[in-house]
Amino acid sequence: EYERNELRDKFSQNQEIQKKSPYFGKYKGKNIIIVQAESLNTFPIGLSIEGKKVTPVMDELIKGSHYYPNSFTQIGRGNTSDAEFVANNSIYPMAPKGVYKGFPNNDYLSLPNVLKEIGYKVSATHGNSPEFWNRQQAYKKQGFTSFYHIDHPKIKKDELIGLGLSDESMFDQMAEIYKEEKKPFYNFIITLTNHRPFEMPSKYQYLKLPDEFKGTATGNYLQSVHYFDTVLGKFIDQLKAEGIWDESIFVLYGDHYGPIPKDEAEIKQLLGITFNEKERLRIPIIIHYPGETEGVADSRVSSQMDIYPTLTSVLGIEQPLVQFGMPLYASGQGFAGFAYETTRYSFYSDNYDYKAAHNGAFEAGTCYDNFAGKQVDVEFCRKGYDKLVNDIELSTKLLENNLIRDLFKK
Ligand code: GP9
Repeated sequence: EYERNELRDKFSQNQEIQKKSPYFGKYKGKNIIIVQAESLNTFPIGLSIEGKKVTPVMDELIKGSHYYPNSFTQIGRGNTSDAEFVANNSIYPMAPKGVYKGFPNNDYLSLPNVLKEIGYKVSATHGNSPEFWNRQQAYKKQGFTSFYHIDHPKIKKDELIGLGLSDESMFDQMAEIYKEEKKPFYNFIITLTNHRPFEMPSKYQYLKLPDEFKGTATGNYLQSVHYFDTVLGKFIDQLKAEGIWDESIFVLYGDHYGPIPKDEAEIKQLLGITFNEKERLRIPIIIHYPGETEGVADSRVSSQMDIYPTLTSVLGIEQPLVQFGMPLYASGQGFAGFAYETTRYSFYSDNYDYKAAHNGAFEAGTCYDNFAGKQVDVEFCRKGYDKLVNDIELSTKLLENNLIRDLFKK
């Protein structure tokens, strides 16, 4: 037995906050399209090189959307698949091999399950083998009823780049599939082309870069991000032409970092950007609501686990859920917690950033005051750290004992 009532109370408080918001139920019944963008950091967005924008499409999209540039990835050992899990479940993913491999058969109160239960058609899309990251098996319990992967009979393998089907082909094919899809639907797309080593075929190197970028890891990454941005623009145009755009909530976010620590000096030299650990873990979240034309950029700290509560609240979902995140329109929690190697707990927040030491002991870590702009006594980070430890331990307990649905059983 476990403290079922206490935990029910904890999670229903989150639900109560959502219900009191003016956004609660504002977009009830709308389709949901989520694009989890492979390797997309925040720093290329809004960047221009010699007058050429790297992400003109996303820059334009942001102008009419809710934009959270200061969000952070929360992946564990499951990398891309953990980002999927966090965004769709709002639970910390601290399983030794990643949640999809570690706990594929649990009973989840995930976004696809919850939407399926209220009549949505739910599907996932990924242009690679269905076994990668154990998705095929894990998606059953996540609640996806269709999975459009590279070997799916409806998917044409008409263009392969890097790890699988090109993003352009995948977007084109999904835009066609949506026409026939029963409404409302939820489709979760995991893009693939912008993957390490980021070397695009020359015909897709659309971005004009100065000579000093040629053949560099930074140049390749920007070129690949620019390709993603270009084909995303085509996808959005197709959705508009089909009348789907105005009937759908569109969410785009980065799963995890693109460049790696060894690229730090080159990024500094070529772009003047300090690609330190915080910049590396920073990912964008963009949400476009139907009919929205005025953009809101909110630079408070948020995280991938804030996506699910944002969606359930704007959709007016009343049922009790296990969510460690908070709605983004209320700026999440001003907090983004994660764990290096699943054991060393760190966080970024509006006030303080806490970085774990190698031995993981709280006192050995460092606490940085973002307002004062300097390192402070580690005790200032105690509260945030305790909350994080508590939430990660609770997430792990819920996963290891398959308690998520059990919690709300009558
Ligand atoms: C593999 C793709 C990439 O299917 O999702 O995963 P990653 O290597 O980024 O974890």
